Amino acid sequence: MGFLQDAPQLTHPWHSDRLLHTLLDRALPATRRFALDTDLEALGDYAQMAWQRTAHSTRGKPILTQWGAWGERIDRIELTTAWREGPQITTAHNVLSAGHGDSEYARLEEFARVYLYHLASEFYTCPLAMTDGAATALKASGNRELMARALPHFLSRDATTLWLSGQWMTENIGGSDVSHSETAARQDANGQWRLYGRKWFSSAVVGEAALALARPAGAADGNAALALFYVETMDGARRKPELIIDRLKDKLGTQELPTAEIHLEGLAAWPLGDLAHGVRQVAPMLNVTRTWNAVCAVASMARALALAHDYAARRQTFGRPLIEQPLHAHTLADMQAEFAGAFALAFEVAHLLGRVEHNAAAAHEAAALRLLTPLAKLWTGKLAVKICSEALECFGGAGYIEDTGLPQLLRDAQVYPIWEGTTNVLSLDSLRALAGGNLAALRTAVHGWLDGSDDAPTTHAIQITLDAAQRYLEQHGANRESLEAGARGLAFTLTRCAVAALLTRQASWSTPRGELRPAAALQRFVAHGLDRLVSPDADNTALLLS
Ligand code: MFK
Repeated sequence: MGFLQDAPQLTHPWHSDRLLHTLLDRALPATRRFALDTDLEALGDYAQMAWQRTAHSTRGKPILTQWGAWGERIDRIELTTAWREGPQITTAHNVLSAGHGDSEYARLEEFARVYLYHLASEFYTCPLAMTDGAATALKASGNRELMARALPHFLSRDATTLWLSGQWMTENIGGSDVSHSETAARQDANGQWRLYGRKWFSSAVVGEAALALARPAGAADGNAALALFYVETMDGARRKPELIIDRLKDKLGTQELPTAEIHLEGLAAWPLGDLAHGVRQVAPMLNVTRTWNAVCAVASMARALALAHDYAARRQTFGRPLIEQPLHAHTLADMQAEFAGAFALAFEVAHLLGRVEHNAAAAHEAAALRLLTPLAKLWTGKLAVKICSEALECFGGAGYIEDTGLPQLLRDAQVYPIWEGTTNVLSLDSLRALAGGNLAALRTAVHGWLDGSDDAPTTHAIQITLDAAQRYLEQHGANRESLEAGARGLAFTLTRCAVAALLTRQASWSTPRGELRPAAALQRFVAHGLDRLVSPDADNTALLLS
């Protein structure tokens, strides 16, 4: 037998994650920080076990059986192993309910768990995200009856009583634009609301509940007339017959996740609040699921980098370990710097969310959070694809071979920029947030993050780029077409400024403690440039598309 290459090994995701340790050490009071150890240790163990279990096998897919042996409609879904383990792992280690604890740190503590659990969960985190979002939207609605009914299940610490919630917005006619939604809500003879229609992407069809947009009978056209309803899907152990699963989607990635096309034939439903403005009512859910999206995108980057780094130390090329080849080392360091920035941003959003929810945040922090949420989602989504793609290249041909377990990283990553609003939809949402004067709030937050830093060149680079972004908004603000065409460039620019400021804060904390990597990440991140503003040229665009 000739030469055999060592496969990449996954180091313990909690023990070996310096960024997560440093973040929690800096941001959490010591007693809370150490109380987290048991769960993070266990989730790290689970992640390592799951990688070993699946690395060299083709992973499973859920199977939908629509009809029983005697002709009855059953719509039964068999789930993969990680999904069957999901309720137990989630409740035992407080993955979801931690976020609803009574502390401004609750969200940070929740998302530290999510980050470690995500890849091992095989995207069971998707319905967890929606359940978290549904719990948040229910609380925001103030609907006491529905809260009393659903929250004990959504936030349960007992696997036997945990319920998952879906989020049914997307229809054939509308993904990003829900204004033409066709799902109708009508009252029956007893006054019970019932939903009729077809939902085109239902990501948590195995859930016991969902929040759904529907148009009440007699309501006007347009999005403002849509209402938000709570539904339950199960009747004991049996799926309600008014919910029909038409088929499971055949997707590029996230294949363990049973995403379904469904239709509703009179499923009982309860409005969360007013029978209108459903988009406004579902917005708290969207902002929570977008935070999950950002943290999970960062988790995918962490995994890709961990494997690429380990492999580079094992693999010999041209007479030395790959990691000592200057160009390969430079490439990995570039990826590490961008990842460190994405990590800092996603977890800052998580921390701010907890602070805002517990009235511990200043007004400018709440306003900055509204802007940073879409920015974090869109930035980390795009970066996850780039880093996972680059990581596959780090393995050469092996990165393209299914039973290395590596291609799945890239296939799965492609969902992050699509789910929960595409990069462009999120860029437009950042314009919505900026319309509320939130740039000033972001500038105040950035100023706070830079406080105490003696890195004058970085501070200057951030300030002049934010000045340029502000001038850009003033110049283009009156021309909506031009503002929208440049929205992605503006969003990337604001994101890079925020990230540079967050990395500066981390470096200011770490450097005196002898940890020099954050300062190195900052230096490299800033060297990649902050300004991504573009000057849209409508004539040129029209010509190119003619
Ligand atoms: C593992 C990671 C897990 C992550 C979970 C993955 C689950 C994946 C499943 C899915 O992908 S589910 C589908 C998700 N679909 C979307 O995210 C839809 C994308 N489209 C948008 O985001 C649109 O911007 C949106 C439909 C939300 C709104 O478009 P409109 O109809 O043009 O909204 P409009 O009229 O501007 O806003 C209506 C109200 O909502 C306004 O408030 P007012 O009524 O008070 O004026 C807005 O300010 C408010 N609003 C909209 N977005 C908001 C918001 N408020 C706060 N935050 C937001 N993000």
